[in-house]
Amino acid sequence: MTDPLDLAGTDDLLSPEEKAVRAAVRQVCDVSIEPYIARWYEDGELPVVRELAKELGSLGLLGMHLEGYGCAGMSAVDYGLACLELEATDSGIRSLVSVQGSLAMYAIRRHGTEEQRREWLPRMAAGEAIGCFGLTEPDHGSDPGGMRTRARHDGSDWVLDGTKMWITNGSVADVAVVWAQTEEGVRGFVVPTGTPGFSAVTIKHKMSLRASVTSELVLDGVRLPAEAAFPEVRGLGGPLSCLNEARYGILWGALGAARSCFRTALAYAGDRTQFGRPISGFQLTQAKLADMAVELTNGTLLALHLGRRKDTVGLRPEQVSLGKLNNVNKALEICRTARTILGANGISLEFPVIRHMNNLESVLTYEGTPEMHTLVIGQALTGQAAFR
Ligand code: TGC
Ligand code: FAD
Repeated sequence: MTDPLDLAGTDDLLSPEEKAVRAAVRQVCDVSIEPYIARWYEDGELPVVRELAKELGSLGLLGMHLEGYGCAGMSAVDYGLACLELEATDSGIRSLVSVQGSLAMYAIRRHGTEEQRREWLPRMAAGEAIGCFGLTEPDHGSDPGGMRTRARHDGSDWVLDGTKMWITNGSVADVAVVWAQTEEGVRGFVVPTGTPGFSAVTIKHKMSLRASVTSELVLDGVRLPAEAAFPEVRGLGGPLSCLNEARYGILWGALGAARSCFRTALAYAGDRTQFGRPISGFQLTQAKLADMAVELTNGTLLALHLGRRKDTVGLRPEQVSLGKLNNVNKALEICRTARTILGANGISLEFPVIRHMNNLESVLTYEGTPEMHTLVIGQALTGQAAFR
């Protein structure tokens, strides 16, 4: 019997070990997140973020694709499959894991000193310390090169001043990786959030990614020792190297939200009767379901191809952009179409569809808007940068 969620049989491309990783993540989502997520979303909070981080850490899901320092050292495909399952539950949960592993931990693993790695990575891998990644500012999102946050020398210390905006995990973080302008260009700093002058305010009134903590970070004369800076990396290439990692996880994750919406819409269409027959019997509904199945399959094949490439020869930034652009756009289309199939029930939190759809509006914007990824691809195709 054909699996309607995998008409093309893409599962055959996964090894038994990869399927086991996926099953383990699915299990923790089913037990510890799925029963509560609609409530957390409605309440606009993630009340058990610390417990959740520890549980995800105990399964090896935090920084799972990193080597050493307590990290699980799994493959890019394993990490992608985990992101898909997490985001099938909620994009906010995948965000927690992405920001911890692909942004904060990756930055420290790739650019940090041995001392920084030893101090933070084992605790972060275990979920005992939560990290955030501050690049975006109120006036500089797509164009982080214009950032105003400054780090200046004062004797052997560094002093940081500035504001970061829309920072995931910000007000629950124990450590912030903060990018700031210096006389030598952009540099990264590891900032314990208890440092005097550091404060974080949770952003309210979000209608998307509600089960996720998003914050403004204020750095007001934050004094750090010389060893707080990443030693080698200079320029935007530092933060952008981390974004490649998180964008890769997102191109898988978005498929999870889409799968959840497709599954819900398919079941609903079979149950819902109008004009004397199930709405799944109407050609217009079937066309919607068929398009969703095709795009889900295409997205899965693209994600798996990019994952296998990342595990072997590595990925170019434009390849990551291609995956993020396509898979998030298509996932959002799938969720919006699913919403129409559910009719009025499509706007109710009794079903996961509107939650996923609203979440993907954030996923579309963060980690590079569709316009930025289009221009990255345009630059790769033509050799001409059209950002400014
Ligand atoms: P540009 O002049 O092109 O490049 C500056 C330097 O960076 C290098 N570079 C990269 N390095 C690694 N990976 C990449 N993807 C890179 N792209 C560029 C480049 O070679 C250059 O190096 P060098 O040595 O010559 O200095 O920079 P630009 O100012 O023109 O900007 C390019 C652009 C627009 C693509 C970039 O700024 C961009 O990607 N903007 C979008 C910003 C963004 O995505 N922010 C995300 C913030 S984090 C977040 O959203 C977390 S969401 C939570 C979650 O993940 O769940
Ligand atoms: P802008 O850059 O102001 O863009 C507005 C519009 O203009 C977009 O459509 C954009 O594509 C378009 N535009 C801009 N420049 C061009 C151009 N050259 N050509 C054509 N169109 C253009 N950031 C972090 O650093 N860390 C985080 O943890 C983090 N978490 C986030 C969590 C959430 C829920 C959200 C919503 C955002 C988060 N962000 C985070 C910020 C995110 O990365 C930015 O919102 C994103 O990069 C876009 O920046 P912006 O919102 O300032 O939009």
